[in-house]
Amino acid sequence: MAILEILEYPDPRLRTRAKPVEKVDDALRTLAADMLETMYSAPGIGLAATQVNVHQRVLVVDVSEDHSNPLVFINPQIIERDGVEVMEEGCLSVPGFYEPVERAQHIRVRALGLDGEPFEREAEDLLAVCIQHEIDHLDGKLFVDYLSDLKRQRIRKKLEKGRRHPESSAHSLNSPAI
Ligand code: QAP
Ligand code: CO
Repeated sequence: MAILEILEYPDPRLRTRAKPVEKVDDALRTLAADMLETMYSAPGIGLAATQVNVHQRVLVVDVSEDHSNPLVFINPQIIERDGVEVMEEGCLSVPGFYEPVERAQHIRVRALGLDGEPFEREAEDLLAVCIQHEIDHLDGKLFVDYLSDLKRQRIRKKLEKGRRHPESSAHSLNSPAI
């Protein structure tokens, strides 16, 4: 198991479109386990492979309070969407910023599991929003893309400035150097 480095906006590698997984093998199962460990340690509720600079269509989510419901989706596709919901979103690649985004309230997803077998499941509310947010990452899209140009530029400038002065950024205050 390993904790992977998370790319941060505006890193251009976050704009990569991930390729479908061709074979669900042990290397892919290790990637999924490392992504879950990285997400839990952040802590976060969702992570896409794109965010750890692996450009394959894999995402992990766990919206439980106690890490009791890890879910892995390989080559996920949304096959039904219903309703509209606005939720305040954040992102491990955009640390310290949260803004409301409109998404489908209810979705049906088809994907491969860690056994390589296809499955379908429904999701609503936070889980549905999280899956939609993570599938966006696999397409090179970030939640800030739904905001006004002004808000997105403000966030980009603050993160760029924070990277030049890492000791005072929101992110390093959340995870101080030991
Ligand atoms: C996506 O995001 C999501 O800014 C997952 O400083 C989030 O796990 C979907 C995080 C909210 C729906 C609603 C963000 C951690 C975690 C930060 C995350 C931060 C530390 C974000
Ligand atoms: Co994200």
